[in-house]
Order: sequence, then C-alpha cells, then structure tokens
Amino acid sequence: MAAPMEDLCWTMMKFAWDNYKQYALGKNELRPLTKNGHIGNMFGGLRGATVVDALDTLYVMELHEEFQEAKDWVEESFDLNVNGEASLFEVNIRYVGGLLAAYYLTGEEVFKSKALELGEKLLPAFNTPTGIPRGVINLGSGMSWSWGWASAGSSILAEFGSLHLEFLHLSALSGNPVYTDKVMNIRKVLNRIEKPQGLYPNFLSPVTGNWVQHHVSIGGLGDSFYEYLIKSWLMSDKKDAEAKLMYDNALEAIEKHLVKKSAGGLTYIAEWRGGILDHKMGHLACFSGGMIALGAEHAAEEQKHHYMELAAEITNTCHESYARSETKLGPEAFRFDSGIEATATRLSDRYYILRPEVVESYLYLWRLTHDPKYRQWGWEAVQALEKNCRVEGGFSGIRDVYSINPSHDNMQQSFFLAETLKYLYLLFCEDDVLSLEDWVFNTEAHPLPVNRTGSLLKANMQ
Ligand code: DMJ
Repeated sequence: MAAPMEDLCWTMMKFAWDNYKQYALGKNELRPLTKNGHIGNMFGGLRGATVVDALDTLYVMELHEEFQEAKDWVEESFDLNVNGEASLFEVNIRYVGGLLAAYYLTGEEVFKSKALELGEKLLPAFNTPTGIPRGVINLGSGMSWSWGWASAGSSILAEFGSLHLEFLHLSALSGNPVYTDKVMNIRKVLNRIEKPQGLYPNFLSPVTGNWVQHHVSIGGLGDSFYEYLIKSWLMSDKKDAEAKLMYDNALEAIEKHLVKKSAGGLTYIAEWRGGILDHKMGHLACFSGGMIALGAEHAAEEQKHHYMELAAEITNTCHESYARSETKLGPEAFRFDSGIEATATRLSDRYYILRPEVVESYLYLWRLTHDPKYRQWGWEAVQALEKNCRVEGGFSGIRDVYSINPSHDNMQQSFFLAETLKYLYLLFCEDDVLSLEDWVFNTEAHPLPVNRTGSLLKANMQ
C-alpha cells in the first residue's frame, strides 16, 4: 500500500522543484500563481532558500537530475558575500542545516565549505553582554540587533534555543570549538535563571539575561527550543545528560501547567500569559506530538506509556483541526473556548501556508507505533494538498481552510520542500530510510547524523 503513496510524494516534490526551477531559480521562494520569484527579508541578501532547503529531500527521493541542478546552483551561484538584515534563526535552520545535511548525505565538500563559511558570518550576533545572540544580523557588517517587534530588545527562546544541533556540527567539521562554546553558554544562562513554575518564557534580554515577559508557548516563539533539547541528547548518542534533564523538567512543567483536555475529550497544549491560560494551539505547536513520542521512547520505564499516550492524544487533536475543516487542512491556530474545539475562531487564523508540523508528528508516531492510522492521516493530507494547494505553477498556501473554494496566497514556502514533502515521503517509506536511530532532524527537517564516535561531545566538553 505504501508504494503508490511514496510515488505521489515524489511526484509532488518534482512538481514543486520543477516549477521553482522554471520560474524562480535563485530567488528564495516561488510565487506559483504569478510564476515568478520572491526574495523576502528574512535572509539578509542570501538567495536560493528553496534550493538549499530542497537539496536533501531531492537526494533522499533519488531525484538525481534535480539534485544535480540544485548542487550546480550552490556551486556556481550561491553568494555568501551579502549585506542585509538576516534572521539568525532562519539562516541557521534553513541554510546551515540544509548545507550540513547535504554534506553528510553526499560527502560533497562544497556543502561543507559553504556551511562553514556561512556559520562564521553568524558569530557576531553573539557579541552581547550575556552571549545570548540577538535575533537579526547583517551578514556583511556583522552588526546585530533585536527584532523591532520583540519587547524591550529581547531575544526569542525558539530562536536562540535552536542553534545547538547545527553549531555542534560546525565545531566538529571546522575543528573550531567556538560554535560549541557559544551554544553551551546559552545553556548556562538558561540554567542559571529562575524559571516561573519551571516554565521557560519566550522573551529574554541579551543584556541582563533576565526574562522580559512571562509568555510561554510550545508553539511559535518557544517551540523548537524544547525540540532541540531532546534532539541534542539523541544526537550525542544519549550522552548529553544535561540536555535530557532540561527536556524532562521542561516537559514535566508543560504537562503540569499547560496540557488540558477539552469538554469533547481533546488534549491540547494551551499558552500561558503570566499565569493566565490562553486556550489556543498554533499549527506550529503540533510538532509537539512527534517530539513527545520521540522522548517517550527514552523515558523511564514507568513513564513511557504515559508520554506515548500524551503524544498520540496531541497528534489526534491536531488531526482533528484538519478533519474539521472543509479543505481537510488545518488552520494557523485553533481554539478551545466558548464551546469551540480544534477550530479557528478568528478570521486571521484561518490560513494554511503549507506547514509541516502535523504531518511531522504523523511520521514520528508512525515510526514509533506502526499504527496504520498515521499513514491514513498522512494520505488524507496528501490528497488535501493536491486538491486545494496545487495550482498550475506549483503549490500554494491557502487563505481559508474552511472555504470550499479557498483562494491562494501565491507562495510556495521553502519549508514545503524541506519538511512537508520530506516527512510525507518518509511516512510511506521503510523505516530504514533516514532511520531515527541514526539521524536527528533539525527543526527544518534537515537530517544530521547521530554522533557515535563522541567527537561532538568532546567538543561539547571543551
Ligand atoms: C519551519 O521553518 C520550521 O519548522 C520552524 O521551526 C518553524 N516554522 C517553519 C514551518 O512551519
């Protein structure tokens, strides 16, 4: 039953890539309705986000010709001598992560040297009184600053907390411990400060090292910080005990304070605003089913079952957010109040931008339980994407998942090729294709190898 599904994911990837190549090669994303490229302002003058994000997916799907096209572009046209405001986080997870994964999968030096060259350009962001990096950096001048929208010049938990995996590999490949030092220092700062009820707020001052606001979320602004704790431990071949302890404690606090059950029996993770719960779950928070399942595998014997159940319940809720819409795709955020369950109430939350988090959880739950319902749910998502998001010039996000005939947002996000299509493809493959024993996926689904030789940990200890 899996082969035709695997084939369809392959065909979708080829279609997404071919259209990007035809209309937007070298731009950051494809605009599939107008058939042109989009540059945006997240990558500070860097181009080709879709190329770098797509490399490993093309490779794993054995789209040889297309992979070669992507590699040629990196070799011939990927220019790192750029100026402009870049998000440290986005450049790290998409570009550094994509290049590292391409290097580890293929052994091609070009990917390694570009990753190292780019990694070095990110270092000035850490020149702050605490060593907590600022969110925005000019890759040319090295000047860095905080996002204008982040309160009181703060840095964002999910952003400075999602560098660890890539930075350990940068140290290992360059022989330069500086990257490891930077991320270990972040951990030190986080371990030093008091956590309200054991929770990690989303905003931290890079100047004082104190929390700036008490907003806690497992969705946007917080999400991948938690993911990188458990994955740091896994990537260290289970030797980085500090990361595991931080993950276990954080999850315990999340479960105690944020996990709720709706009147209709759906488990969800609420957001926390200084002690007051907001009964809302973002699409982004739906990665947590997969993360909790991954951690459950390695929890204490008496907790394994409990955490696996929790992971399955959250994933079920996220599936409900898809199943309750007209398009069978889920909204950007859904709520549990005033009799509403797993449904967006605000017009502004009804869009779907080809995000991966729900199918990401299906993949982990499938690999860890082999319950066929996860493949079934993945298949529903594939059909919904084909029906609602495929347009003549590629795949597009939609503006309203509750509309029978949704209008398109004219954007094929690079993470659709890096994550959504990769996770769907892997869901229908054998478990040994990018096995969870040997690889950890960074938060953009770029696979990084588990470090069996201890070399990353040694760098870690310096
Ligand atoms: C991706 O860039 C990453 O998964 C990130 O961690 C969160 N947002 C997008 C996809 O939704």
